Amino acid sequence: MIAKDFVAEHNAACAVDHAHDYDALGRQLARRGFDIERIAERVACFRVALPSWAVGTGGTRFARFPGPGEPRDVFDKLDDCAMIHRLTGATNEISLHFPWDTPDDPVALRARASHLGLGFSAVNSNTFQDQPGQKLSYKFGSLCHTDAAVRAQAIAHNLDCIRLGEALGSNAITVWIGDGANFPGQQHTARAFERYLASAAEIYAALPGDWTMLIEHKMYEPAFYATVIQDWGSSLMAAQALGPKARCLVDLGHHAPNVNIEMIVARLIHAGRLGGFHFNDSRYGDDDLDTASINPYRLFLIFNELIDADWRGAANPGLAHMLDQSHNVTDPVESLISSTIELQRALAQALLVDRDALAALQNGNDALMASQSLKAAFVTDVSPIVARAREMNGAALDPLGAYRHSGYRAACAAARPAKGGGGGGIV
Ligand code: LRH
Ligand code: MN
Repeated sequence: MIAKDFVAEHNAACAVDHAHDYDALGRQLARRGFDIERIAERVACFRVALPSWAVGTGGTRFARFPGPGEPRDVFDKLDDCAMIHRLTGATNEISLHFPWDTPDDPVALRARASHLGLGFSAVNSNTFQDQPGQKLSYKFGSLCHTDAAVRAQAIAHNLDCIRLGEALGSNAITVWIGDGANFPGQQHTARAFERYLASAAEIYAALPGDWTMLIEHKMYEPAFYATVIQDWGSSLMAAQALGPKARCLVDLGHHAPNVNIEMIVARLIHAGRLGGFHFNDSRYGDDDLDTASINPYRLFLIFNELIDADWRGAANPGLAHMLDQSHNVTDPVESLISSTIELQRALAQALLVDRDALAALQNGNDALMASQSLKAAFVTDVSPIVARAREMNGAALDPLGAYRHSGYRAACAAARPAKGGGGGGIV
């Protein structure tokens, strides 16, 4: 649908300015003791998986306003993800959600993905909705339900997701459940957690050797009084109870406003149980806004903890970086491109912290200069580094400019007849 060399064509137009800006920043960073090319190489290795459920326009419980060229099925979603990877060079995996993306033929889906240069990150189970024809309802929970038959149904669904994920070449399952209560007294707080552990243990037992089970905590919604896996403490306790293949996934939007998420990240790293992220941004609740669109300093501070762990040799291996957003008013492809760029930016900034100097300032309790040394990295405009990293991966220097130049959305609008769907709901 799109000219083969549209990226090269667009890069040619901005190559001279890019080279000029890169050299200038390189000289400034050399004065600060950093080798810009080495930083760019580190950023070029960064990968983040795309959420299949966010490639189409998202919505709220009030309404969803589909845009032109909405993906009709998981194959269209693969095409859109391949376009994002072509432009960013950093999104070669897609995280599927079952049954929203359950393929008729997993082999064909896997073949199509690899043809597009894509693979499959963690798969997601769904026991927070009732599917047509489902025998037992999840209205009052799933893995924690008081009825053993409902728990068994939810466990069986997770095992199906693992088998499907195996067929697609994935090696992790993300288990997020909405189980909880809307009234004090409605649910036995301790027993609900015990039922969760027993159910999760059956899922854990079914994990193939090299698989990881990612436990995703969330403070509230759909339950509005208590959620069984409500916070990082509950998630960590569950992971430690289950075994070494169970790790904690941090969705940035799943915390109360102003919670110190970078501290939670540091604690999970200390426990050796940080498994990955669902990156997004928020101001109030689980707003699922574009990454770094509200609070870029918070994202930087999270990457600062990740890079500091590398520096002191405490990093948790094989982190699953994923985006999890809902694009209600933008072109989802553009939002996923800009969010990927913001992650590359936060990583590049975190690599510009002089950690030996910072440690000396911290040990000397020089609070102001310690804070300044972080700020100095954060306020550095690393755009030339992030562009260079994409150039190293054969991607676009200016992905959003190249995307608009490509006419991809118009081509999708022509190829994909609009379908209704103004109702509520995130997908
Ligand atoms: C829950 C959540 C979870 C997904 C869903 C789409 O709020 O973050 O990760 O299953 O969004
Ligand atoms: Mn999430």
